[in-house]
Amino acid sequence: MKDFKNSVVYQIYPKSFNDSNNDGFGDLNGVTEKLDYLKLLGVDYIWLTPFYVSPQNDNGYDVAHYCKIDPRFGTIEDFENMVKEAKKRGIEIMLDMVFNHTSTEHEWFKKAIDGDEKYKNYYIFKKSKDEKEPTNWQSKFGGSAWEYVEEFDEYYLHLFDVTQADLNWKNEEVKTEIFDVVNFWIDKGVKGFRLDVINLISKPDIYEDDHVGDGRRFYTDGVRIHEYLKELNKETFGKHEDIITVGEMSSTTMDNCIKYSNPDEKELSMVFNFHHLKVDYENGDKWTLMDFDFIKLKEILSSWQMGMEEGNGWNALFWSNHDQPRIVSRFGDDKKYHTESAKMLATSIHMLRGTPYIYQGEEFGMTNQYIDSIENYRDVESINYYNILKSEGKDEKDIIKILQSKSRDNARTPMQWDESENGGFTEGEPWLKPGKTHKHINAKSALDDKNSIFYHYQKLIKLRKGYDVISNGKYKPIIEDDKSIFAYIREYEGNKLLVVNNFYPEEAVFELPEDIQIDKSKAKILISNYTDSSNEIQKIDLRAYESIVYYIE
Ligand code: TEU
Repeated sequence: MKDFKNSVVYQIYPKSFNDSNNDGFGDLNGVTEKLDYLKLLGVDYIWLTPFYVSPQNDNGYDVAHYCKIDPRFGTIEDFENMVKEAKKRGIEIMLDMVFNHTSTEHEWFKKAIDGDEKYKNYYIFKKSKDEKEPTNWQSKFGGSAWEYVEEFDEYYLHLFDVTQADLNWKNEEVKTEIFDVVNFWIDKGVKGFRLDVINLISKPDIYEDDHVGDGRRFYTDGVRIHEYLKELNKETFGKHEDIITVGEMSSTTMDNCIKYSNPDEKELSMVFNFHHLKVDYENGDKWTLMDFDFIKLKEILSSWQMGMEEGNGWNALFWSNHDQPRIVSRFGDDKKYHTESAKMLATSIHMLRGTPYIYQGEEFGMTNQYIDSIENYRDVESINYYNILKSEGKDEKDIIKILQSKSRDNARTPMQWDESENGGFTEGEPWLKPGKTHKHINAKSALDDKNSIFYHYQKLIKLRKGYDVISNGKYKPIIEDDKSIFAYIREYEGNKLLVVNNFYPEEAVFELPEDIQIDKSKAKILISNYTDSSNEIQKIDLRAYESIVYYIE
């Protein structure tokens, strides 16, 4: 049985991963075709984002049937074959469960809108207040979080798109339906679940305006969230010792994340939190242009390492996913020091305490795509905010620059398998225009180059399995106030790691703090992004983005 504490998860966005039937849309057989590639990388699980029946307004996170596969992705037989083939290669499947909301195309919502009281109570309908929405809460995709239904003279809640209606978790029937969905997929051999915005499902008893924010404080990490998660655990995956779970925690707190992931709480195995990926949001606003705040980034990474260690919680470690811009463009350099900075970013989190997640294409340094016209964006969040920024009078060019930096479509352009047209993703018309970088950034070129980013990730994964200090070691940040270097020590049973990362193109000098005693004669370089890194651990002249891991017996 796999131990999630020294496992690595690879995230696949099936719609953009590999199109086996050339309809321009990635599919499950496309995933099966690439399992040998994933085995070579060395990953333990593959997390698949939703491929269930959906109108695709939010690329599948608007689920219209939880237990049926959308024909564009294939059939249940294709799924079962993928699971079987993955297991043959030592890879387990993690599915994405979207339980905060359903699509308004779901039959439950359709029955609700037809006036069926049973199903109306599956959702959150409220009367207007003073002729307005029940509260002033904002959707995370912009605009009001409420949609009016004239037949009822009521509004329904949607924290995301208007076609994603929030479920009422206070309703026992809703919970039973959800438990049945999880157990259906467990019976299909699924060994992992990623729970979408799961910390938003506990809504308040009283709905009131938020005079200081967008309403998230009333439903984030809500009053009954731990009760709901304990019940979900008990009724489904908690009955199996070999199933791992990860909760996507939106705008959460450390205390809650410790409770969510401490094994004594019997809730989840681990959590995603996003505080480290908001250090380039100006005044907390994603839709701005700002260089990332490096000191704040280090503070967040270190505080979460030490806090979760102290509370026996467990972090997912990640830079990228289908909602985030490509990390090498965001915190690295996607031009001159593309390889060095991509490898440095990988090392900087893979040597931390937690379970690393690699997002498709990250393993060979896929970059942002700098999509230069709104017609070529597909992401509902990006298009909504384009319209909001336009309505605020912002200049078109400036808005496009912001989208090029922050849009989720950066991560959703077709996987670049080789230098052929469409990057080898499809021979059809891709649903989202491919980037222009596939000529030199693609999986095939990476596999042909022993110094590629791919083999750096492969080695990081191997190291995690070979050195207990990586999974179990105590974390200690060092030189926290250094403006360029992120460095830390890991220590376990007398063995140490010294991890040193220059986050910038300018040279930087690392000096080992005097209170850290390390016998240089016992130190060896485990991995570096340069072939000739120094063994002088007392004082190191770090080159552009140089990243070195020393192991001290
Ligand atoms: O994302 C939660 C969420 O808040 C995202 O919208 C993301 O954090 C934000 O776009 C960053 O600006 C989950 C899924 O990962 C996302 O793809 C879905 O759109 C969303 O929930 C609704 O299901």
